[in-house]
Amino acid sequence: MGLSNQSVPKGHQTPLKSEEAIRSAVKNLVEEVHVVDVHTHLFPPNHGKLMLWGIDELLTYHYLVAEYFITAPATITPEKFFALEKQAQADLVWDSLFIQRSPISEACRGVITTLTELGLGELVERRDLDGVRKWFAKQTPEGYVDKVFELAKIKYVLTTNIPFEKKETVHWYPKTKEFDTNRFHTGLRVDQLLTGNWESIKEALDEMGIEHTIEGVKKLLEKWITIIKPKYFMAAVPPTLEFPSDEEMSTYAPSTINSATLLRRVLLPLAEQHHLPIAFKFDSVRPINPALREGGDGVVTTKVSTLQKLCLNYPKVKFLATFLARVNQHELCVLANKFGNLHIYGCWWYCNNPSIVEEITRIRVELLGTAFTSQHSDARVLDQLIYKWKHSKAVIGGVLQDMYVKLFHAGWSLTREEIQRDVERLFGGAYEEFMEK
Ligand code: FIX
Ligand code: ZN
Repeated sequence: MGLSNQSVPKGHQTPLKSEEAIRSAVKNLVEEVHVVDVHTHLFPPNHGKLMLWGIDELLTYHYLVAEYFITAPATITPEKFFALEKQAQADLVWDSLFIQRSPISEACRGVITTLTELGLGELVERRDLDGVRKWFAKQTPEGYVDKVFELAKIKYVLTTNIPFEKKETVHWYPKTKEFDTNRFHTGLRVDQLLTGNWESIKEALDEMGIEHTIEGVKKLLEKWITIIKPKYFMAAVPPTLEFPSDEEMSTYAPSTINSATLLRRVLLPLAEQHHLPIAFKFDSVRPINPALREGGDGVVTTKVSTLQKLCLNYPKVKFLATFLARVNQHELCVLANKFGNLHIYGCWWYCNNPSIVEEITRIRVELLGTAFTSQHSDARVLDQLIYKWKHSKAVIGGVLQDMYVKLFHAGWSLTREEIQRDVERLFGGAYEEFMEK
C-alpha cells in the first residue's frame, strides 16, 4: 500500500532524484546562503581608523606578517618592520610572498581570491600592486561595506568590543555615534577578567569613576552592557585557567580579585542575570614570540574538562565554544552532544585551513547533525570576509554533499527545501536558535 499524499510533510513534495541532483543542489545552496558571522574583529565605519580595509591591511594581516618573517632577511627585524609605514610593510610582504615565491599558503591565497572576487583579476594577472592601490583609493568606507557584505553574502557580523581599550571605548562613551546595528552586532570581550589583568581593569574603572572592587568590576561591565548592548560575552581562556572548585573559592575572601574570583563572582553571575551567553575560545597561548605582535601567538592543548565543568555547574548559563587545538575537536563534539547549554562555533584561526576545516566539519556533522555553527571568519580586515567565506563554503559544501549522498543511499529522499533549511542552520540559524533558547 502506497503512502497517502497527506502523510508527506509539507515541503517534501518533489524529492531530488539522483546523487548528481543532490550534489548540485547542496553546492548551489551553500554558495548562495547568507551567513551570520558569529565572531569577527571588524568595526563599522563610525569607528574611523579602527575599521581596517584595503590592500595594505590585507597584506599586513598578522597571518601574513608571521609568514613573511619565515622568509625575511636577518637585516629586517620585527622592530624595523613595524617601524615602517603600513604601505612599506605591505610592499615587503608582497615582494617576498607573492613575487619571490608563489602565494600558495591559505592566507596568501586568500588575498588573491579577495582581489579576484572584487573584479581585479587583470591587475592581479599583471602583479600590479600599484593599480590595486589606485582602485582601493577610489572606494569609500560606507560604499565598501555595502560591496563586501553583498559579495561575501553576509547577513550580519558579530564584532569584538573591548571595554578595557581606550582607543575603542572613545567611540561609545560618553557619546555613541550612529552605525548600522543590523549589520554589526556587538560582543563584549572580557579576556582581562580571565587573565586577571588588574592594571587595565583599574584604568577602565577609573575612567568611569568606579571603585576598585569586585562589585566595581560588575558595575563597570553592567554599564558597558547598557552602552553597547552585546549579544554575548566573549573571552579567550588562558591555558593556565582551570575551573575553580567550590572549595578553592571558599579560601578566597569576598574581596579577593584574581582570575578565579573574576570568573566565578563577576562573569558567570552577570551572564546568568543578564541572559548573556559566554563565548569562550580555548587553546591559544599568547604570545610565544612577542616580537611578532599579534602574529606571535601559538596553540596549546588545554583541558576540555574545564568547559565540561562550566556547562555542568552553570546549567542556566549558555556557552558558545571554539577550540584551537586540532586534537581537542573530537572531545569537544562529544561534550556538545551532552549539554544543551553548549554550542560549538567555527574553525578558529590555525584550524581555518581547508584540510582541517574538512576534518572538523565531518566529525561535527557525524556527531551533532546540524546543531552547530559551521564557521566564523575571525576577519580583522573587512575584505577578508570575501575569501574566508568563499574558501570555507567550498570545503563545508563538499563535506555536506558527501553526507547527503550517504543519506540518500541509506534510503532517505531529500528535497531542495529540506537541504536549504539545514544549510541555513549551519551558517547562522543554529546560532540564532541557540541564542533564542
Ligand atoms: O582571540 C581572538 O579573538 C583571536 O581570533 C585573535 O586574537 C587572533 O589574533 C586572530 O586574529 C585569529 O584569527
Ligand atoms: Zn578572534
